[in-house]
Amino acid sequence: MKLTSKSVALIPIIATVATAVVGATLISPPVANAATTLSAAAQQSGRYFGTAVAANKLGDSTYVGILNREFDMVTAENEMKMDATEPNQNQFSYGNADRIVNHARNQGKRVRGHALAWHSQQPGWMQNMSGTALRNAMLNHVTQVATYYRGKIYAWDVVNEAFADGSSGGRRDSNLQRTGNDWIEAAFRAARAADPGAKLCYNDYNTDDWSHAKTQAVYRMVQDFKSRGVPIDCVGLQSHFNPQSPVPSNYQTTLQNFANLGVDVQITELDIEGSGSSQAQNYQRVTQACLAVARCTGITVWGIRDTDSWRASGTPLLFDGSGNKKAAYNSTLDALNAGGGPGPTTTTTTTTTTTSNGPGPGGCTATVSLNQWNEGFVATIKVTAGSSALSGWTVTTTLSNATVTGSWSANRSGNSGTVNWTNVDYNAAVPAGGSTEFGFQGSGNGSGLNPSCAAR
Ligand code: G2I
Repeated sequence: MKLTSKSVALIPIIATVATAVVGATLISPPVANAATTLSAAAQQSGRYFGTAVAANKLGDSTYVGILNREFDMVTAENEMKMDATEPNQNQFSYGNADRIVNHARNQGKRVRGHALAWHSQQPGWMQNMSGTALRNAMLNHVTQVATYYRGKIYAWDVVNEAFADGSSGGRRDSNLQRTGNDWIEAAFRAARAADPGAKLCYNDYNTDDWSHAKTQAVYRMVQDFKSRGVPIDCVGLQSHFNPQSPVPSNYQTTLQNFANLGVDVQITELDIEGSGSSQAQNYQRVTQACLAVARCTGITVWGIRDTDSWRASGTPLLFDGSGNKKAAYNSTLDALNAGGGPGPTTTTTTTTTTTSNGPGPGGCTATVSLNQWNEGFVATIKVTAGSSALSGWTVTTTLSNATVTGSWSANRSGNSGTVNWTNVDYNAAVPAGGSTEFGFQGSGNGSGLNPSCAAR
């Protein structure tokens, strides 16, 4: 029987309500204990300390020893890039990326995904594409890769290096850019739909100096995305520094200004060429700048030993070629231990709530998984059909202290108070016992959504 909205209202809704807090992490402010590893020191203020990892070095015991001991976040240096994961169109290859992800997860470390869409390191077949075919191929890539790693990635660099260097303040020309200026937001929307639990970042270099045109251009894009509800959660500053491109004096200002837009900030590829005390001081400054910005959630260095670096001759990392700690290591560790301001004192809770109108014929169940941080949340709602198939569904949620800022895979009636969500075309049909998902992000407190589901 197809239920009308009137008959739905007569169903004795809420036969069962179950709420379970499945995970709650309260990150406390810095404490005075001196930790002896980078990750333990960073964790004192709720931050992470990560590194880029190359799959072909996972057999090197010195490398792996340092990795396992010092870092709690891992980025694949090359193995998740487009050429590595989709070498032939629609044929995906995850072997090396999986080696890194599995190693990290087995060691209790989190993973930053790098990178879903980029003008560089495209597979050959993509380099020659243009227009709609390229746009679709890019979106398919984003969807497939983010879906494959769904639930395993802390943050994705969804789009990498899309802005031009120099004073133009515009986008970088590329085959992707020539598919239309909205290619970046299209990629973010596809990533959100594929993995609603991952933070979605825009990542770039030469965006460290607040006065640079490129920094300003990225800032305006993020501001625009936030104002229009395009799903973006973080900005990655690669932070590759050398004598020609030193740590700018306004670096902390840049971090703070991005954070003020309502996104996390992450230092994603840090390396600083040099040696001795000047290098150590630069590392210390960068670390202190992050610690001084509450939403600077972590630092990743772009490799472990100097010899692992893409710029090995500049000895830009924290360990020498033999794996010994350098002065820069000690200054970084000391800076992390000293604290330097409030951490991202985020209470992150993951809550699963089930509300059901009965699993009988025509019935459905809605459950919510909520990722809540200081000022906002992402809610993922799973709609499960009862013993008969659905040809459409409505989920009702209550947003008492929250406002929806963006949503995917459902139509909605409003953005606060009682909000009704109805299926879109492609997820209307749900087989008996099957399920589908939609989601939304919001500002404020997303607890107490109490979703109820009805067939339509
Ligand atoms: O260039 C430094 C980084 C700038 N930001 C984005 C990062 O993804 C980028 O990483 C570097 C890797 O560290 C290099 O390892 O990206 C380079 C390519 O754009 C990587 O270099 C490539 C070489 O160009 C290839 O010839 C080589 O096969 O590394 C590949 C794997 O070793």
